[in-house]
This record gives sequence, C-alpha cells and structure tokens, in this order.
Amino acid sequence: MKSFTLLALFLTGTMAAFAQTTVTSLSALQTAINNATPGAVIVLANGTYTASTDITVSKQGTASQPITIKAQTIGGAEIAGTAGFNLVSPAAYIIIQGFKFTHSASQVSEQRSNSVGPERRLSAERMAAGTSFCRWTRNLFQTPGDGEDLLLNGSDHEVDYNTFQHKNAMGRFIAVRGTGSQIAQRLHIHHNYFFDQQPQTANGAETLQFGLSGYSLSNSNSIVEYNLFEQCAGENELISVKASQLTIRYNTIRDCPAQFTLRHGNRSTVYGNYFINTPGIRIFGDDHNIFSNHFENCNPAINVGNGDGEVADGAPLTSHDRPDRALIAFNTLVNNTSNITQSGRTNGLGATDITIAGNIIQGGGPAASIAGPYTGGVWSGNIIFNTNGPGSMPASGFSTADPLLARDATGTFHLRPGSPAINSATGSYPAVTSDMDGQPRTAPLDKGADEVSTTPVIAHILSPSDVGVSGAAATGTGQTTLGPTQDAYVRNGADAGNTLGASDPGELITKLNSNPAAGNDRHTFLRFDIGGLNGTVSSATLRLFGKLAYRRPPGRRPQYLSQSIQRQQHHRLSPGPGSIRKLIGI
Ligand SMILES: [Ca+2]
Ligand SMILES: [Ca+2]
Ligand SMILES: [Ca+2]
Ligand SMILES: [Ca+2]
Repeated sequence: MKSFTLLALFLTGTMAAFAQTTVTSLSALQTAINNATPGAVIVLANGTYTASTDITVSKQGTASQPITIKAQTIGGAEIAGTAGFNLVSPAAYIIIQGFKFTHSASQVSEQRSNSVGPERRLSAERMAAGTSFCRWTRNLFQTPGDGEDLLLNGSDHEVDYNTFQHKNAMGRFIAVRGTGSQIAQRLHIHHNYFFDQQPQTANGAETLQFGLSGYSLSNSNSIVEYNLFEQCAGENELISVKASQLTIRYNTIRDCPAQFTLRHGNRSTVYGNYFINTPGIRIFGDDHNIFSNHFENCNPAINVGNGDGEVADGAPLTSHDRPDRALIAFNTLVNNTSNITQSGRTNGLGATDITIAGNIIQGGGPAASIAGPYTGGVWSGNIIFNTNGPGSMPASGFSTADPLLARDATGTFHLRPGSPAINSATGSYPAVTSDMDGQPRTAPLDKGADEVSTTPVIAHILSPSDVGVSGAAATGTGQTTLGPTQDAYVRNGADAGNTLGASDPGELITKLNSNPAAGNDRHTFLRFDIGGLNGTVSSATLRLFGKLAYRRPPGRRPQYLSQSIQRQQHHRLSPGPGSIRKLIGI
C-alpha cells in the first residue's frame, strides 16, 4: 500500500515536469501560450527579445494548476521593442514571472473598447476586465515613454515582489482601473519596490494610482502592503486612491517628495505605514481610519483635506469631497516640519466630525494647523512634546509630556519603559486593531503608533532587500537598519573617544539642529551595536536625515547641519565590520 502511494506521487511529479515547455522566440512563446492547459509551465530562455506585437494571454489555469509563463531565470529574459504582455478575458490563474520589461510603454496603437478609434497605447503590461486570479511576480519594469508600466483590471490578482524603476515620462508605475463604475476588486499588491520616478510637468504621473473618480464610490477590498517607495515624485501625488474600502498598511515611503492621497472614495483603512522625509498623507472622502502610522521628518505628516464639494449631497465625483468622520488616531509623529494640517481654500467646506486622538507628536512645527471650517472636530488624549506649540489643537485635546520615545534597531521610534503613553489611552477604538509592528492592540491602548507587546513583530520599516525582484533573499543576508545605541557630543573639545553618553536620539537631534557658528565647533559621535547580527557585514551606509548646509567649511569632510533645506546624505562605509565597530563620527 505504501509503495502504491509513492508510485502515484512519482507520476504526479512526472506529469508536472512533462508540462514544461522551453521556448526561444516570442512567436514560439505565443504558440505555447495558445496551446497551454492548466498546469503548463512555459519558460522563455534567457536572452533579449524584441516585441512588436502583444503577447496575448486568454487561457485559464486553475487554482491548483495555474499556467506559469516565466523567464528561465529571474531577470534573464528581457522583452524589448514596442509591445508586451496583454492578458485579456477570460484569462485566469496565469502567473507572469521573472521577466525584465524594457520595451516602450506607449508606441503601439490599438483599438480600445471604450473609444471609437485607434488611440495611443496607454500601458506596457496590461490586464483587461474579465481577467481574474492572475499574478505578476519577480518582474522588473523599466518601460520608457509615456504610459503606465502595469495596468490592472479584473479581480483577485496578485502583484508581488516586482521592481518598478527609472521612470521619466508621463503615466504611472501601476494604474488600477475597473469596469463601468466598479473598481477592480480584491487585488493584493505587496512587496514591490518603486524606485526613481522623475518629476513630470503635468498631472498623471502618480507612482500608484488606484482608480479614477468614476470608480470612487465602489468598494475594492484590495490590500496594498509591504511596498517600498523611494525617490518617486512624478507629480504631487505619490499614491492616489480613487476607490473605496482599501487597506493600505505596512508600506514604507521614504525620500519621496510626493504625497500619499486618499483623493476620492470612502472607508479606507491606512495603518502601520512608515513615512520618512515625504509629504505624508492627505485625506479627502468619508469614514477613513488612519492609525498606527509612523511619520518622521515629513512636511506635513497628516493633511486633512479642505473640501470643495460634498459628494454625498450630489457634488460631482471629481470634487474634493469634504472629509467627514475620519479617525486619525494612535499615530507617532516625530520631527515633522508641520504635523496635522488643513490648508485654506476659498469658499472651502473644510471637514466635519474628524477625530484626532491618542497621537504622539514630538518635535517640529505646531502640533496642528487647521484652516477650517472644522465642524464637530474631536481632539482627545494626544501627547505633545517639544513641538512649536499646540497650534490649533485645543488645550483639552492633549497633554504635554515626554513620551520617552527611543529609536530602536529598526530605525523607528518605540516606547521606552515608563513612557506615559503606555496604557494611558481612554475611550474605545474598535477600528484600531494593530500597531506599527503589526502587533495586536490590546486594551488599555498605548498612545502613538507602538503598542508595547511581546507578540511577533510582522512589520517594520522596509529596505530594498525586503522587496522587489530580489526581495526577501535567503535568511541571514540583506540589509538591516540599526539605530544608534549611544551618542556623545562635544563642543570645541577633543573627540569623545569611547566616552559616550546614554542613547538619547531625541537629544541628539536637538544638538544637531543647533545653529553652527564660528568658534562653536560641534562633533557628534554615534555608536551602533552590531552584536545581534550574524554572518559577515560587508558594507554599511550611514544615512543622515536633516538639514544639511549648502556650504561646508573649507577642507572639512564632515558636514554640519544647519537650517537650510531638508536633505538626506548617504555615507558608504567599507569595509566592515572593523570600521563599523568603531565609533562613527559625523
Ligand atoms: Ca495626480
Ligand atoms: Ca464627504
Ligand atoms: Ca497597552
Ligand atoms: Ca509594538
């Protein structure tokens, strides 16, 4: 009996292997796709292929036997030319894996279903309405020319571990569309790396545009999580959500001078995201929950939109719908030029019934700057420390206390023991389910984005090694972010040597922000503990966030920090670990 079972398994394995086809031309690829049956694995041999017509996929796999179309090795098969993959109805359970797309995004004319004649092609890779359960994984998108890199329609698709990079044209890395007034549903977009999108001169160059105003009142129930955005700024919007009921969590947005915007639609949930050196989030629409997000060095951190129409009362879908009933709670804001803001608008409708509760706001500009109108606003239990005053936040809405934040090994600010934020929230917030570490929220809630918990951490600030085509590499490799464990500060004196103070990153930042002047020579020293790392450290990068001076003192390598523009400076340190183990002087 036992041998019979083994025989059956062996046969299954043989059949799977038999279904694999390797092709060496695009015409053979198209033929193999046209002949594919569930379970087929079609391999395009490594090499560069020039496409002038679409590679069209309309076949259906099954949940247990998808049709896989993949490069021989990840990144080894490049599609150049003027055309790419086009998945059309009723394609289902198709996996597109490991390709490098460098063909132009916009050179092919075609008949589009909603137009009366040929028009310029608008995207490189596409999925049409009527497709479902398809997956794009481990692909590199670098498609020049105007147009989207990837256009998503249909439902239940997964887009994971792709790299979208080096875009310098109109269009989006990813655009999500729908049918009629229904946005694409149940998409799962995760662990992608969005890198280097150059500024354009017009609207329509978002990094990720999820919907259009015409879809905005339909529910998507999609999840966008664990994506990393770096140096993307095609226009003023980075992520633009124009649909309802999305979950956007555990993403890292770093060094992007463009704003995550809930532009149209209602009931989205935005939590556990890390915003660093970016204009934070801007909110329009109703009933959004924004919690457990971590903002550092942003301007602003959170912008409550000032409406110019009320969609629920019949205003056009293209309006800036007045924000109503948003919950903005349990976020941590550190050293943001401006914190919680609302801009003025001529004849603006402002926002109504916004609850801002349990946030920690440390450093930076006034805690809140609200232009209004602002009817029914609730301010409750926020903690303010070392901001430039409370601004618009009423005295009843906050307490002033040192929240005892400390930058930990992940680079983010967590609560230290004894923090007055721990277990100090009152009131009931059933929508607040998770902290920024992905740990569950348990009452009594801790204020700010961090709930002190011993449950597994499932989210952290992301680095390029976590995402994209080579993301999540083998255990023990990749990039780790360390926060300084100790620091010291010397003015007009000798190096501190090994005499370091206690770790106090907040204090360090204060010192670095001090205005340098002649005869007021400052040195700051940081110590990093690499004792918890396994294996070999081959290199390290010291990232300085702050305001770097335009001019450096003649003959001096180190920078000092001044009150000029916000910038980030990278210092590559190699080799490691010897140089790393020592003190790093700025
Ligand atoms: Ca835009
Ligand atoms: Ca509204
Ligand atoms: Ca607690
Ligand atoms: Ca936590």
